[in-house]
Amino acid sequence: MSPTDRPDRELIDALEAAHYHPLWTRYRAITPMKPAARDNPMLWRWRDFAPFTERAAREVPIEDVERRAIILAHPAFGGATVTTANLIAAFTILEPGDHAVPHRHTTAAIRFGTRAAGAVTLVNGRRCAMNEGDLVLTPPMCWHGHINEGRERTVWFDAANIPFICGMDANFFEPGSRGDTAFWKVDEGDERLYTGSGLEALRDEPHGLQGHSPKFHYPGDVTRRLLDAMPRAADGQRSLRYTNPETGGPVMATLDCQYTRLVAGATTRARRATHNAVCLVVSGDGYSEVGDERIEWHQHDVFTVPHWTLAAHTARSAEADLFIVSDRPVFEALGLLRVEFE
Ligand code: GTQ
Ligand code: FE2
Repeated sequence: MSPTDRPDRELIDALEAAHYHPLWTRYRAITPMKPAARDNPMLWRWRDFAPFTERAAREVPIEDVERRAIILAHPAFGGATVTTANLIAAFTILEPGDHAVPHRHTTAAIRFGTRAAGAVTLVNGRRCAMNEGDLVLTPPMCWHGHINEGRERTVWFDAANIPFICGMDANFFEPGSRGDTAFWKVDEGDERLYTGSGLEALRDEPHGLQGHSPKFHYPGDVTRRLLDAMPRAADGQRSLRYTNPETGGPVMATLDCQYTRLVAGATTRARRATHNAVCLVVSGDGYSEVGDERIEWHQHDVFTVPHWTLAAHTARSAEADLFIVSDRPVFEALGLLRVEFE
């Protein structure tokens, strides 16, 4: 710009040279009218992904097996390892006998069993089986590792808020020791205390409310039984939320998990929210209108609903089940949650 493009040009230049920014030239950029997700909605098809599970199992050296996860990376984030804002989603592949070195981190993560029967995740000294539709939490700073004790390759879906925690530069990571055999020699342990819905062990000491659920393992058969019993909402869906049994709140301070069953012939109300979501197709076929895009999905496909993007879902099969993980509790806790229906 020429020095005379505006009367205050010399002042602006002087301010900038001294590390000040005038608000009057920047307010539009620094106070946007509404959220604008960097990423368009994206689908990762299981059909396209499946060959990579085969290749990862064969080609990734055994010493790297502690991390044989393949993350779904949206190109809108310029090469950063991000699925949608704040979140990553991945599939973890284990060959029979593979086990991961235990570790812990401040990132919150979940796993959801897709083809994982025979695998086990250990969380803070509790054995959590990974059957069809099982949700396992690995809350912040809880030790976790996993092993495939079966005879078949296992694959599960996982999600974590690595981009959020790294954006805050609040990630701590502690590796466990490779030779820690005691880590693996545990049973369900205190997980048994949380298997009776509506029942709680009576104790004298105060509850150590931890910012995450004391229950780590949410078996798929229990989820499906509750859904079978639930009435349909006006738009046909049945949706449940996984909760912290001590508070009724989200399972972790920064991640929320939901399970939705759609019926053919009904479309959910178009909805947008300030938080981000990743949807795993647990079963069935259907399509979702997300923003300007129509996403056709099938079993074990994964798609995103970026923040402030309208989304409506429709089953093509008689029923279709979606597992949805989001960063909603962050927005809720900070007074930033906004939800609108079209
Ligand atoms: O297996 O604990 O996909 O720490 C990303 C981070 C999996 C895990 C991921 C993790 C893990
Ligand atoms: Fe981890």
